[in-house]
Amino acid sequence: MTPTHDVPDADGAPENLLPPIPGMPPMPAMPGAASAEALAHGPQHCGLIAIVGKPNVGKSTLLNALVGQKISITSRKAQTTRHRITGMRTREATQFVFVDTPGFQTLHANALNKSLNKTVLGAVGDVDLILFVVEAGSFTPADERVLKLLGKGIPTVLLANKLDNIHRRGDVAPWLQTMHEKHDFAELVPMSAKSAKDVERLFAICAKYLPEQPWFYGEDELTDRSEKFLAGEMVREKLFRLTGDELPYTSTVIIDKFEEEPPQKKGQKRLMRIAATIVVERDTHKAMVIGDKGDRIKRIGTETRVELEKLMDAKVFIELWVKVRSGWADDEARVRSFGYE
Ligand SMILES: Nc1nc2c(ncn2[C@@H]2O[C@H](COP(=O)(O)OP(=O)(O)OP(=O)(O)O)[C@@H](O)[C@H]2O)c(=O)[nH]1
Ligand SMILES: [Mg+2]
Repeated sequence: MTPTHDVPDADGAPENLLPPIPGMPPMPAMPGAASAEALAHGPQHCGLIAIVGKPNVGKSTLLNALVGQKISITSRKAQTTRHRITGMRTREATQFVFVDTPGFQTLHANALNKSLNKTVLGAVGDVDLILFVVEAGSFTPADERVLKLLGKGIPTVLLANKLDNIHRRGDVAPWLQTMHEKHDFAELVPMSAKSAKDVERLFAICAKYLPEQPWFYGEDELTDRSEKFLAGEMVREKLFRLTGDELPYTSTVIIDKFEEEPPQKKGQKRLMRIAATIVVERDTHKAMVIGDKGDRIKRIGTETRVELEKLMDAKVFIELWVKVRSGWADDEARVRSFGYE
């Protein structure tokens, strides 16, 4: 996973800080260019940090907390994340490039799950640090299988998340001792992704593993994903959150239209016109998504719109459709055609 765009020269003199040539327009900021303030903190450090673990341990919640903005969707159901999502945070001279991954699937070997696992394997190969996320106090065979995938050469932090769920803190130390014996972890970090103080502490830990090298991305960039991708993800999050446990995971969302109209007048926001199709497996699922007199799909639309207006700083119109495509998650060609690797 190598960033595709240019970075400043290794001598740390980004081109756009050169004095302007008279009569020439100023150079546009380069992707990895640093502000004067950032340069004052010394040589740039930058690196990739993969967040991996079994489903539902809080990987995406952690990514969002680290990035400081919701870019990866979360829900209390497993298999929420289905793509690799990169989120960046630049602080002083250090750029942290976090990679959120789907929860590693061990239960069913259908085409969708195989694709999700391929995504996880692709993400852990070439990084500077791995955050292996488990739930504090628990280590199941599913965690064990993820741990076996991780190469020995990359420093790996055991991140014992959801510490706030453990009421007897005295139980944590002996459990950490058993984890220490299981694998040569670089560090053991019991914490909660929902605690700002813990997240701050994690930054200091990650920073130690990032090499001195020019930043990969611009200082204010948050993610490598497009607004169109984030729109589809947001629909999927509302779908997951508003359908309870009855809707199986074999539903997905396709964006059919994503158009931007510039503001009509000064001071107005741009307008995004979005149409999306929710794909489900059966007619009964379609009825669940639509709800009584269309109540549920209306709510999915409204909640998506509110969230996207915040994220994109735009006015959003969204239209939703539901379609039945039985067996899509078992069909490799269809899984690919719906945008999975
Ligand atoms: N109590 C508590 N809940 C948490 C914490 N971190 C995450 N959660 C909850 O755990 C659930 C799963 O969170 P996600 O971030 O979607 O988990 P994930 O590992 O990304 O899940 P997949 O994408 O399905 O693999 C959500 O309901 C979160 O609110 C935490 O530190 N404490
Ligand atoms: Mg996730």
